[in-house]
Amino acid sequence: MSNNNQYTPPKVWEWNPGNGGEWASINRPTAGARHEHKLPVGKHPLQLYSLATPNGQKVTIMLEELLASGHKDAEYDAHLIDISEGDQFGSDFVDINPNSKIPALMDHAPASGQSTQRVFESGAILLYLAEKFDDLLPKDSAKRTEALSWLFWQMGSGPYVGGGFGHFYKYAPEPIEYAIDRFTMETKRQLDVLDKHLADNDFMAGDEYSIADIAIWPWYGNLVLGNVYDAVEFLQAESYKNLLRWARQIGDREAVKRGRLVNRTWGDEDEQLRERHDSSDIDKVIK
Ligand SMILES: N[C@@H](CCC(=O)N[C@@H](CS)C(=O)NCC(=O)O)C(=O)O
Repeated sequence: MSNNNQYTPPKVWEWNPGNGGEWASINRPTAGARHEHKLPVGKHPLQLYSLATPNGQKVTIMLEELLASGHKDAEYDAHLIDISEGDQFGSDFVDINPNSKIPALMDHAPASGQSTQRVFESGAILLYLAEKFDDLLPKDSAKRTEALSWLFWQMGSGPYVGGGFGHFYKYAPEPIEYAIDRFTMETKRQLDVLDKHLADNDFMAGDEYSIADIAIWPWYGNLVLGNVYDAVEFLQAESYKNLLRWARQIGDREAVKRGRLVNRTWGDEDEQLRERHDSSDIDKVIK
């Protein structure tokens, strides 16, 4: 293994704002709001503050699935939070998510009777919406438990792909063999976990499409379809045949095609939609 690294950790770590890397300018070792900022509130009860990264796509796909199933109250406004500009550190956003990460949801008509309910963490948002609309989470206790196991699997495993593999393969200022090896190994292991499971199951929780699929597709479906990190060849994605079958099947769903565009500000022009305030906003892009 090549090792040109001269770095010796000091006794006490100190923040060096200029440590390079694509996200260096927004990273700091402290939490909390960095500036006052009032967030807009649209006309629908559900107000989403997000960006079309895989974690953001989970929620917009879920909302589009709910709308496609006829839940009219799932109409939503999706406001853009540009994390490269530090929008996640504005005061109103931090009030919704003290962890300063998208996606963050504010429900202005919660079942609790409170005037508003904040929800942060994409997995918690999926579960909140599944319970609110009584949909996309199996009723059968065994299947529900299976769906929740895979939902939480995604929440725990995804950061090795995003913060680990994706970061060191795509964003780090220089390639570090140890880091790329470590996270590629773990990412391929996870792809194999999914591939083996999907050999015997149509969907993550068995025969029912659920929030487990909606959580997993934006990371692992997008990865093997080549929509993130440009790593199909590197990871030999075509070898995960069952995973690819599932990824294509989910990717072909109308709600998935719609949801993945919302709050997307990069890529082809006809795949971008900064904000969504009405279903016609997506119709105009998707045609
Ligand atoms: N566990 C969180 C992770 C959310 C997350 O990592 N969001 C990223 C974008 S994908 C973000 O907002 N990053 C901004 C930052 O780290 O400052 C969730 O699933 O909601």
